[in-house]
Amino acid sequence: MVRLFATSLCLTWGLMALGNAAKKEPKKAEKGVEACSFELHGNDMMKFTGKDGSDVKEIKIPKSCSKFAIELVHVGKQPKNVMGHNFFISETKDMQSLIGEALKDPKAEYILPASKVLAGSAKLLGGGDKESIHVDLAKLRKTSGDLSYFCSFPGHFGLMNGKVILEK
Ligand SMILES: [Cu+2]
Repeated sequence: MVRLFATSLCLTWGLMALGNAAKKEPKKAEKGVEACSFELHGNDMMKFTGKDGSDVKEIKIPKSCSKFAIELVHVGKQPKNVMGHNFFISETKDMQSLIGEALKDPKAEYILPASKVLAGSAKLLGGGDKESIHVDLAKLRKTSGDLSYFCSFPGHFGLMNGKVILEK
């Protein structure tokens, strides 16, 4: 009787373990989680590229994402006072005036206050530096206009900008 109990207990545990394994299955499907972040590289050529070095002109944020992160990496060698990079998201219509504002404050390293942008850097990156930037999707989803991203370092915005596509 005891043995029977023990056997059935083992069986139950075995099933539970199986059940857990099965529950873990969707984790693989959660590969989408990876798509809820984007590794963006800034280089010494004053360009934003993807991990593979290809040009990036837009960043898509899938509808399924509840949070999103930009992993910004300065893959160049130049110091930040020569080839500094940062990353901001704003409504496209506000971009020009924000760049103007950023340029007024070299002491703040052209970093725009969080209250003025939808998301962005807290620091200016030089060669070898990286920053993980949290993008508040609730904030982004409240907007109705076109969204853009840009680097506010002097002279960079022309080459270093693109669209943020918020999938709905
Ligand atoms: Cu830059």
